[in-house]
Amino acid sequence: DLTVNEGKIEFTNVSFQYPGTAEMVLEDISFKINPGETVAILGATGAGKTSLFQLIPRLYDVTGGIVKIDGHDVRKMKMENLRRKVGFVPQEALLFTGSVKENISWGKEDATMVEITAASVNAQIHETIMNLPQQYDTRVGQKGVNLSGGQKQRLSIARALVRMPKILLLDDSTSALDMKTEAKLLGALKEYTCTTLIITQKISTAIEADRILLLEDGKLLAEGDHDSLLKTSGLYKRIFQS
Ligand code: M5T
Ligand code: MG
Repeated sequence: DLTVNEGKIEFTNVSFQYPGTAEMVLEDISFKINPGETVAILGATGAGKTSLFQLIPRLYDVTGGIVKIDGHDVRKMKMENLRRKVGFVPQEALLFTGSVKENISWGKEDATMVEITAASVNAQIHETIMNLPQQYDTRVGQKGVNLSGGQKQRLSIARALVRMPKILLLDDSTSALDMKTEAKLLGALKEYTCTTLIITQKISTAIEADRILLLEDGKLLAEGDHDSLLKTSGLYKRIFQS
């Protein structure tokens, strides 16, 4: 077992509105995530889940409050270090026209085949790639072979893993995966040295996590593991039973 001591995240009284808009998208959000934890962010569409993620690698700055990684205010970190620490798999998997290999090593062009393969194995996409006509050299994207939504999601997870992030942000990146593949994926990620945050609208994904943050209307309604939330959160119980 690896000792995980990097990848701590702290939100303190964070509020956020998109520049030039009046609406508060996140309000007074505080939580702590420890290195190595897998935490699910659960909430309905429009709750602010993607917006919350965007504050971690500083795609946007907070309107109020502080976001810290490993004790450092993200606004004071070198952008280069921040982007190296945080792997963000966006809600829409974006592949460009090029080989599977190029798509995975995008942004880390010096990645070796060993690293690319390891990332793919952990992202649960290696077997699919081996069954493509030219394996890792197969062209994907607009002019390439057609991949399913779930296959694209896993390729984009492999792209994040190859950079060995300390913090991995999965924005609904497992929505197209069946429960078994998803459980395998989350298990493999646990073996990695990173903290994993996974946005989801599925209770089955939340149950797999060490802890759940329940977001509604830009507010953090409740947090805890599945069993404790069942006891303490009426909303969680309703989502679970629906
Ligand atoms: C929360 C607004 C959006 C909504 C609120 C990404 C984005 C969102 N919004 C913007 O104004 N600009 C943007 O670039 O923010 O939206 P969210 O954070 O995208 O919510 P979500 O991720 O929980 O929803 P979903 O549908 O992905 O599950 O008012 O208009
Ligand atoms: Mg979203």
